[in-house]
Amino acid sequence: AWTVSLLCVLVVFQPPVARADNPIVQTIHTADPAPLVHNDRVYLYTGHDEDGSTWFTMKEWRVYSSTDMVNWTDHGSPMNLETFSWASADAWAGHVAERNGKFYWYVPVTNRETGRMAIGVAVGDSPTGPFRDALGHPLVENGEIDPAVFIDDDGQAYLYWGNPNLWYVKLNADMTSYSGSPTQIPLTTEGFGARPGDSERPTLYEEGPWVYKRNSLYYMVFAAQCCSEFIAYSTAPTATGPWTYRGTIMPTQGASFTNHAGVIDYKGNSYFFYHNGALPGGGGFTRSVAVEKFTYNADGTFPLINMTTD
Ligand code: FUB
Repeated sequence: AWTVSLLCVLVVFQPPVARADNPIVQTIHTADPAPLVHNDRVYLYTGHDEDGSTWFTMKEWRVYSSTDMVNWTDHGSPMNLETFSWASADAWAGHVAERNGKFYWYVPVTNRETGRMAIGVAVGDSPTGPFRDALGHPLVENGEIDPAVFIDDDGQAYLYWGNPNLWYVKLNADMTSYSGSPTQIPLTTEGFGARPGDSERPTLYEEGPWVYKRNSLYYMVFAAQCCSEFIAYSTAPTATGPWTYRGTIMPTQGASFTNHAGVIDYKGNSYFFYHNGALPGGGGFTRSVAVEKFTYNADGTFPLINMTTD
C-alpha cells in the first residue's frame, strides 16, 4: 500500500508532460515561439491566444521544455500582463536570453499611459521563472513590436525589434539598459527583398526578427509580407549588417495569416520553430506552435521547410 500511495503522490505531482507531434501544444492555442537551449534542455517560450479570439487577444506567456523534442513539459504561465504594472494589453511576441545565471524576457505590450506598444524586460533566476519586471517602466518606447535578443561572441548583446521598421540597440551588460539611441536598420531591397506591389513597404520585412550567428555568419530570420506571411531570411558579416536577402525558408502555408520563427541547434540537430492554425478550429487568432528538424545546406543557406504534422 505504501508503494502504491508513493506512486500516486509521484503521479499527482509530476509536471504535465505532453507527447507532441505538431502542433507541440494541443490543449491551448500558442503563438510566437521563442526557443532557448539551457543546460541541455530546450525551453520554449510562447504567447497564448485566447480561445475564440477575433484579434491578437493575449494576456499571458507560457513556458514548455523538452530534452528530446518529442515529450514536452508544461511549466504553465510564469509571466502575464500583470507582471508589468504599466501594461494594459497585448502580451505579444517575446524572446528570452540567459546571462550570468539570470533570464531576461523581452516582450512587447501596450503601455496603458500612451496606448502605444512598448517593449518591457522581465528577469528571473531560472528559465521557468518566476519573472519580475526588471525596470518598472518600458525599456524601449517607439510604438513597435517583436523584440529579439542576441548575445555575440564578444559578449555584446543586441536587441532587435520592429514593425513596420527594423531597429536594433546595443544592450549594456546588465541586459536592462542600453547605450546610444535605437538605430534603424536600412530596409533596402538588397537587404530584405522586394515586396511586390506595395509602395509604402518596399521590402519583404514585416516583423518578428530572430538573429543568431552560425559559422561566422549572422542570420536574421523574419516574417515577410503581411498578411499571408512567409518566413524569409537575410545574412550579414556582423550583427549590425550590412544585410543581404537570402530568400524564403517557409512559404505561406496553413490557416494563420501570420507566422513567427525561432531557430536553434540542439543535440547536434537544427530546429525551426514557427506557428500556424493547425488545431481544429485554429486560424489567424487561434494559432499553434510547431517545429521542424532541418539540415542547413553545405553553403550555410536554408533548405525550404514545409509545415508538417509529424
Ligand atoms: O502574436 C501577436 C503578433 O502576431 C506578434 O507580435 C507578431 O509577430 C505576430 O505573430
